[in-house]
Parts: sequence; C-alpha cells; structure tokens
Amino acid sequence: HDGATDTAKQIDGEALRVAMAHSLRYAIGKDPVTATLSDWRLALTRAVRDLVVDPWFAATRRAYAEKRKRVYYLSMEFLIGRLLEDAIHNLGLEAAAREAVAAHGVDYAALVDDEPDAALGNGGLGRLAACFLDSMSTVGVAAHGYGIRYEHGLFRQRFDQGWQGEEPEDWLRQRHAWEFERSEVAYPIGFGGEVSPGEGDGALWTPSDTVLAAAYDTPIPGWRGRWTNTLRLWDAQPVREFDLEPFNRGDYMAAAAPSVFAETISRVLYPDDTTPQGKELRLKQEYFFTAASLADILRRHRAMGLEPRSLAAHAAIQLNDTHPAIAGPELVRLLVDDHGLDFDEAFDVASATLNYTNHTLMPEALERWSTDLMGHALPRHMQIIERIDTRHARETKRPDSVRIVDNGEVRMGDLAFISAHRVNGVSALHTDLMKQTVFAELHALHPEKIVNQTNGVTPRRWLYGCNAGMRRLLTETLGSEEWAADLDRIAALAPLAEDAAFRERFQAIKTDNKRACAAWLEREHGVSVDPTAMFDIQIKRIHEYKRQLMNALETAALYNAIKADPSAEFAPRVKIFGGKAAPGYAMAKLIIKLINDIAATINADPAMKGRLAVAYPANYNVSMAEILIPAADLSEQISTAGKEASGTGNMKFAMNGALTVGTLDGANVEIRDAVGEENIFIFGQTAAEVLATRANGYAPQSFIDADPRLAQVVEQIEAGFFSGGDGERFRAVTENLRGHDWFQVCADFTSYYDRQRVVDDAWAKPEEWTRKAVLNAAGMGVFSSDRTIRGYAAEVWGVTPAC
Ligand code: 26M
Repeated sequence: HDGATDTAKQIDGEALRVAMAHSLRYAIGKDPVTATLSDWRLALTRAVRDLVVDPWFAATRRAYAEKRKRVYYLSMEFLIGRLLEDAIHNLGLEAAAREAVAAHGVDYAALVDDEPDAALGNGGLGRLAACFLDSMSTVGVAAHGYGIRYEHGLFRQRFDQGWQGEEPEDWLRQRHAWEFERSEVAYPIGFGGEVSPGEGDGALWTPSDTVLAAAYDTPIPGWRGRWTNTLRLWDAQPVREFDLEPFNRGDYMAAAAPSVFAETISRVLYPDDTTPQGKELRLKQEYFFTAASLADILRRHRAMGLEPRSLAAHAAIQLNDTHPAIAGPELVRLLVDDHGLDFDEAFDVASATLNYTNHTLMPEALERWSTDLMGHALPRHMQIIERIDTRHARETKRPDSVRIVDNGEVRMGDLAFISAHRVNGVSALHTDLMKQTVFAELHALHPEKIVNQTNGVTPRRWLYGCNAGMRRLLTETLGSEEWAADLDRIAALAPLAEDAAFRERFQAIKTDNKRACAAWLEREHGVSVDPTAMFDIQIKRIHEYKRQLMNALETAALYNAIKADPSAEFAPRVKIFGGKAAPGYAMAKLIIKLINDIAATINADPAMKGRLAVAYPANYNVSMAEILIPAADLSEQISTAGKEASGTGNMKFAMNGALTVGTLDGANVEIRDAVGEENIFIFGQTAAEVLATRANGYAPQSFIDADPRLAQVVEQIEAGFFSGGDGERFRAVTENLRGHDWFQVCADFTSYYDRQRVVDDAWAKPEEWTRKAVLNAAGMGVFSSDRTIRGYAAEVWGVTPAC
C-alpha cells in the first residue's frame, strides 16, 4: 500500500464545509446563527460519519462475498476516548476538516476538545480493546467488538484538599453522535427462574425475569478506510416500558418498576479493576452482554445459511479476560436446548470457537462466583458448568486435580481455560508465569493451549494523532505517512540517532510538546512548571503493585537531598502523577493524598524553584494521556516484578521518545530487548528474586535501616512533615511499609533511588539523552497493535487479514 487502494472518499475543505452546514441544519436542527460549539462539533461529526458509511458497507459486503471467517471480540470494557479526531486522521481528512471548521468561524482545537471522552473502561484492559478495534480495522480482520453501552462510564475524579472524590460521569448527556441505534436488533435475556428436563441432553429454562438487549453500532474505520468494522454495544431495556394497571391507579413508582430493574443493568461501569466484589449486578452485566452477543453471532451464522455445528469454521470468539467467560456455558446451552445438539458435540463446537486472554496473575483478581449466586441467577448455566467440569475431570483422568467448581465457588479462569481453543498471555514474561503459576496444572494437561501475544498500542492514536510534531518529522524522514500503518518502518530512525541535525529537530519537537503541556497544566490545573526541566511521568491506575508510593518516597528523598546540599547537581525535574483509585480501595486513596501532600510541601518551598516540582492533575483519562505522553522525558514503569502482566503505557511513552526507568516486569523486558539495555534504566529485583525475597522471610525494616534516605522519609511521614504536623494521617502507609510491604517497595527503593541518579547524569548530557530517545522510538515497531492483531489472526483465530 501507498494509498493506492484507499477506499475513503476524498473530499476537500469546501465540500466538507457544505456537508457541515447541511448536517447542522438537517441532522442537528440548528441555525448557524444560534449554533453552539457543541452543535458545530456534532455537525462535523455527522459529516465525517457520513464519509465512513461507504467504506463500512464496502468492508461488510466484502467480508460476506469472500465468506471471511469473523472475529468477535467480547469485552466488558472499551476505553475508546474521543473518536472525532481519530476518524479524521484515519480518513486523511485533517486539512479539509481544519479548513471547513475555520470557514464557519469556529476554532478547530476547541471543537475537537469539546467531545466527551468515552471512558467505558477502567484502564489497560479496556484501552487494549480499543487499540485492537483500530488495528483489526487497519489490517483488515472482519470483526465485531461487543460490549455494554454504559450510561455512566468511569467516575470523574476530583481532589478535595488532596483527597480523591468521585462524581458520576455523564458522556451520554450530549448524545453520542457516532452511534447508529438498531431498534430492530434486540434480544430477550433471561435471569433466574426454573429448569425442567427436556429431550436428550436438553432442558427447558423458564426465567423469572427478562430484559431486552438493544444494539447500538459505532463504525470503526481503519487507516485510510481500507477496512471498517463495527463496535456493537448493548443497552439494557425493559421488555415493557411500564405497567399500565398501577399507572392507572396513580402508583407511578410501581408502574415504572420493570424499567428500573432492566435499565440498571447497563447503568454504570464497575470502577474496580482488580478485586471482583462478587456482586449480583456485575454477574448480570456479564451474562447480559455475553448472551446478547452470542445470540447475535448465531443469528448471523444462521442467516448465512450455515449449520450451528460449523460455527468454529466461520467464527472465532475472543474473551477479554474472564468477564465474558459465561460464554462457554451459554453457547452450549444455545446449541443443546435451542438447536438440539447433544452435550458433547455442543461443547466441542464451543471450545473450538472460544479463546481466552488472561490479564492478571494476582490471585485476588481472579473472578469466582458463589455457586448459590450463580445457581440462583443462572440455574441452567450452573447445571452446564457442573457437566463441563465432570467431563473435563473424566477426560483428563484427574478427578481430583483441577475442578471448575471448588469450595462452593465457580472459578471463572479455569472455566475459561477449559472452554477455550487458545489461552493467551499479554507479554512473554506473563505467559511464562501463567504456565508456572495459576494455570500450571491445566497447562500440563493441555500443553498446546497457552500461547503468547504481547500487547501493542495503535500508532494512529498514540503517535500520529497525539504528537503532530513527531508525525511531521516521521513523514518527512520516511517519505510518506504509511509508517502509521506499518510501524516497522520507524526502524529507519536508528541511524539518524548519530546525526546531530536530526537529533536537534527531534529534541525541538519534545520541547514544543512540553511547552504545550506546561501551558495546559497552568490553564486547566493551575500549576506552573518549568518546561526545560525533565518531565518524569507516572500515569496509570493507582495500585499498590504499581508502586506510585515508591515514586512518591523517591520524590521526597530527592527533596531532602536538595535541601541538605543545595549545591549538589540533580537534574531539574517535574514529577507528574496521574491516575484514579477504585472508590473502595482505601490504601490507594491514601497514597493519592500522600502524593498531594508531598506535592504541596515541595511546590511551596522557594528553594525548589527550578529544581523540583510535583504535579498531579485530577481526572486522568485517555485525553489527558494524549497530552502528557508526547511531553514525557522519563516514563515510570516501576511495578513489583511479576505483577504487571504487560503494561501498554510503557510502549506509548517509548514510541514518543521518552526513556524508561523500570523493573524487569511485563513488556518492559521486551522493550529492553528492542531498544538495547544501554538505552533504558532497568533497576530492582527480577520476578524470581521477588519470590525468593518473600520465601526467605522478607523484613522490610531491615531495608529501611540500611538506607538512611528511605528511613528519613518514612520518619518524616510519621512526624507529619508533609501534612501540617498530622502524624496519624498516613499510619496505614508507614505501618505497612515497616511491617508487611507486600509489594517490596523497601526492597527496591535503594536500587530505584540510585538508578534515578544515573538518570540525572544522563540528563546532563543532552546529546546522549536525545540519541537514546531516538533509539527508543526507532525500536518500537514491534509494539504496534497491528503486529499483535496479526499474531492473534495467525496463531489464535485462523484468519487471513485483508489488508
Ligand atoms: C473484575 C470484576 C469486577 C469488576 C471489575 C473487574 C475487572 C475489570 C478490569 C478486573 C480487571 C480489569 O482490568 C485489569 C487490567 O486492566 N489489566 C491490565 O491489562 C492490560 C492489558 O493487557 C495490561 O497491560 C496490564 O498489565 C494489566 O494490569
């Protein structure tokens, strides 16, 4: 490809101006005289959406005509962020869009910025699903994403005197201009009730409650419109809007009761991304979207004139973690109870069609449902799960080893594993650890099942879209814009790392991005920072295992060191934190407050001017990441080794020319291999060393005693040094540090602090630093999610991409 087969209609600025005027008037119903910024944004969105429709139909027809095997990506979360600019970039419409918007007298940046950030996900898992949608459309995998159309996405975070507060998010208040409502596509989804025996292996399930799953489609255009897929999100609706009888009596609450129950199911995204609470509503959400998706998949399969037993030849279903793992039993139920297959045939079809991606090894994060709850909400599925368990035990001749149903609980990871054709990890290290730990027994029984597919990120959003300066430099250097769909081409930067003139241009782009970021921090968050200082950034969900606490301790120790010796040479730094804590995760919320207290102390000290500053802008989300990542000099990837399955922020930063300070965890290991170990700052224990430390009776206090810099900071926190003399506030933090320190912050602190001083030394040699930065970007080809999707296509799904 070099643009030759692009199917997106080319349209100039004048034509787009006219299209905008037309949508404003006829789709939005507004006169230009009274149109608000949002009206103009909706008008441009409609005009661009219109241009997506033809390539969308073309891809749909082609998939059908070529009888392409289809991929179905089932995910509780799609953290898609804003879509307008992304679509404009993919379709090559930026110049036209800028011209059209300007012609209407509207500011383009403000218009794009007006779009709500669709936060239908918590973090890495949801954002990965969004990158995969973009890549499946770019490489031409015929795919549907299936998920939930949450009315409220991830909560908005605010800080009240440094404490996290949460507010509901409301992205649908201004209607979602990208979606097409499909009122004709709706499936009844049952819950509860009774099961009576049917013919053969079949049964008759009579649910006690039923809701409707109604489809909303968002087209996902790939690069230059060469392929376009669909994201289908399910909205829960009542089968009947309201009961007329109580309404006529005047009991309006009772009349509305059925719609309240139904609509609750798609009301809100659960804000916890590790500890499943075992809440009934969560199970209902999982079953709701999984059952609707499978009904839709089977309907499409049947509509092509195909038999249910041939499903695996025409469809591959990917389960994004265990959240949709009820797909195994549900597919068996449909095939047995509705289509008359016997149980063994049905299970063979299901387990040839389904695949499962694991995203975490942390035992507390693995989903388990009590058999009582499951048996009550999904009685037929509980029967089928027991039968899958029995069959597996019999077939593997290990009746006592792995059991899906164990101790009154259904273990969803084991269910997903056993129901799947392939099971994958998300980085090489994580995949090895899966084989050695959580799935050791199952792996021994099924040694061909586990495969690795290292995560990636879409270079359209995370380089082309968010970093216009780098985009121009790459396009000029590489000769066309095609690097955005073929990121391996970026390797051609490596020799230019030795070219002083090139380095200067590369560095100038970083400086520009930092200036823009500093202006944004000042404008939106009221913090002023020096754009010539090193921007040292840690942005991700707040979790103990990600060790924002270690970064905060190092920040405080650096502060102490500068105070103790004002003439010492430390690199001037701006430490930037971003991220949300689950509302019920007390320790994570306390760490947020500690970071904010340390920030306030440092920022208020005039001696820190030009030397050290800390910024923690509230409400980190995808749009904020798009500002911070291109401005980063240093990327913090400092999790306890063995805990971060992959990480994907690590890839986004390196792509944008940041150097990484990190542990040998998740994909950091592969990033080191790709950029060379002299171009990354690795520190700390390996995964094996972390286990050995624990096994040898870890005593964090001995590490505190051994490093006076750490001891001083812990004592300061205990004395209330950062909190106006309140020595109680962070007791839970310091007691944990001295006592258990589950994530071995103390064991790695010294190595981290010392590595940061090596980072300081590297910063003092700007030419060397930039050389390393160029080599980081040059090594990132392999971390495009296009590579990841081609890997899934070949090794998991058995499909051939069209592009
Ligand atoms: C489960 C049950 C109830 C409520 C919420 C959940 C839940 C939701 C999200 C559990 C885990 C969730 O996400 C985990 C996650 O984001 N994992 C990250 O996945 C990324 C993509 O593979 C990896 O890069 C990260 O390392 C991994 O932490």
